[in-house]
Amino acid sequence: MPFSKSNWSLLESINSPADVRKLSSQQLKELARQLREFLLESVSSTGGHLSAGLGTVELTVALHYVFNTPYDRLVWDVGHQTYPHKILTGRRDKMAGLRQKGGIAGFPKREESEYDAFGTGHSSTSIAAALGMSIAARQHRENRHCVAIIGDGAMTAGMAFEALNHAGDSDANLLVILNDNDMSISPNVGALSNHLTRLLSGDLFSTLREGSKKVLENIPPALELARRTEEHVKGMIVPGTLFEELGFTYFGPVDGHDLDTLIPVLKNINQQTGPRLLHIRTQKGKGYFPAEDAPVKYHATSAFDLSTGKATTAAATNTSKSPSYTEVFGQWLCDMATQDERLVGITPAMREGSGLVEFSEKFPQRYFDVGIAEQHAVTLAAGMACDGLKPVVAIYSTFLQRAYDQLIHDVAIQNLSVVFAIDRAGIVGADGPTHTGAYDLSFLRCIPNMVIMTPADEAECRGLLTTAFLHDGPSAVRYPRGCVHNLSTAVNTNEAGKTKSGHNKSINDKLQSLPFGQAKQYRQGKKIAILVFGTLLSTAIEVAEELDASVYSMRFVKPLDTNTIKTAVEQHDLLVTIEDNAIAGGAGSAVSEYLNEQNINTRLLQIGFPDELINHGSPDELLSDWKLDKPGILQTIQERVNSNVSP
Ligand SMILES: Cc1ncc(C[n+]2csc(CCOP(=O)(O)OP(=O)(O)O)c2C)c(N)n1
Repeated sequence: MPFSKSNWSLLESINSPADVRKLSSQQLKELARQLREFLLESVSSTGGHLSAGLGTVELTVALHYVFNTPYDRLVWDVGHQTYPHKILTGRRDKMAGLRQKGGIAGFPKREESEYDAFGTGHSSTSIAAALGMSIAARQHRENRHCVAIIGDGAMTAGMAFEALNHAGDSDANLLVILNDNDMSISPNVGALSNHLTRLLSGDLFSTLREGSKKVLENIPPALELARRTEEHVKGMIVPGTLFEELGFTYFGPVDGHDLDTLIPVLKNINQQTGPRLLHIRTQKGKGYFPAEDAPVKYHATSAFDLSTGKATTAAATNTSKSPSYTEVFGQWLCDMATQDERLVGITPAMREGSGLVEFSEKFPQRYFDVGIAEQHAVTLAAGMACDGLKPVVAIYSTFLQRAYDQLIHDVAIQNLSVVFAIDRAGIVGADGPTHTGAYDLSFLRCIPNMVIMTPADEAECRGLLTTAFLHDGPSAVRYPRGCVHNLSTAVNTNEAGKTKSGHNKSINDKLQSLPFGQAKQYRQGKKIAILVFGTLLSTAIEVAEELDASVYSMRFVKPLDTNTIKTAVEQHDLLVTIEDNAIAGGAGSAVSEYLNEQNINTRLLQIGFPDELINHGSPDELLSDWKLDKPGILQTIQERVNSNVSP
């Protein structure tokens, strides 16, 4: 065992949920204690999602105790709270490799375990998936329970309500457990959150809790139980809850850390049929004071010292690092908002991750956290743009996928001036395929009216954001997770009057835009022209030094700088495009389409992601695996140069 300091003898005797079902109620409590401790030690050494898992320890024990998993289906929403579930379902010893290359994933994965009923990473899918399973069970005449476990944050999404709307009007055997901790990543927002807060308001919650304990003191046999449960349940129902109105039988709220309540309540609810919702109250970060105190900080964390709570990894403690692209965006947003009061900033529940904290504090009236509601975020922006505001939607590449129709139907068709600041484009690392931003260039490029920009460094990021903001129509600036590249290589440039790259120069604070639709040449070489779309520019320049190739930062995927492409074709034998996006439909494909359209016969090598999923691992490992690091790119180009493919 990698974590040997504590006594986890009971936990170590649990190799599957069947072992949990053999325990006494006292032992279950001890198991929960050991599970929480193990989880803490484990995540403190690997990093990962912490606060949410600490809040679901008792719930996980209770669910595996009451339900016959994996026959019964547990569908966890988002899946970031499933580490306790992984530990109890035979993966305890694999926690040391969590989210690392070749190790277990940070989210549920069907191919990883039969206990992971549904793969996740994106939020608010659990109710639909569990409903689908319950319908399938009925068709197959299987008597299994299907349970969706969803947080109050995830419940703010349209998808969750679409599923409630369907399930509530059906007789599906579905249990939804609403795990309410009043937090999304940041404090939860919106009218639903206010409704839940009212249900949990002090007096009501404690009265119900005491009441439920009394009812549950002597649990009667099955039939009587069902009747008594009904009474008990009615006693617990708060008339007029939203969920009752939607056709669910509402149970709760109950204390989600109290096994003595949770287990009998779950058993009782199991005796009932139809769509049911159990509302539990938990605390994010439960049992670890720093996380209870700062659940946002410990939502997802790098490795840290358990006694001090301080980060232990070099990257996290490096204070001299260059700013992240997220920080560059956050700074630009504040600067532009100061200059133009029409600017409004929108985030679908990702204030911290998208770099909007400072903006939200400085411009609270112009800051909109809309909850986990990407579709709404985009159409809201469209409405604002119709009537004189200049919305900037800060969104992760992977989450923009959810708002695709809104992007086309509400923004692009009406040619509205909405800026999409797309973070986490390309490789994301430990979060794996559900979060990889590998598709945005492909899915954006085919939309008429869209302008798409791929900055290569800090200066380009800031400049292109300004270009986007000044553009009349929809535009997207996409940039990756992590820090900006500092190019140390001195490079030639074709910009008049300059012989060296301006790459590292201090970033102008005048909010200067960059020329629309124009690439920038960074190096003049022979035979090979490397056209880079985005932040792999620094790697490309290193490769070019070895090959004496020309290098361009293309900056625009749409419109393409076709003059630069023509010049590159005329001066070189081979064109190479590089992007951290799927090759299929990506920026290189745009170049290929242009060459075909112009009937230009030249050799073209497209470097990017092949048609495969990008699994979890460190960014450096993934870049190497997918041949997007210096040796990989060099090798791919050399192989093409040496191949017999004729132009
Ligand atoms: C579609 C989508 N948007 C955004 C996210 C990022 N995200 C991950 S967890 C989370 C908050 C979830 O809150 P909640 O469901 O209440 O769970 P908690 O962490 O509070 O237990 C968010 C916004 C996501 N996973 N999926």
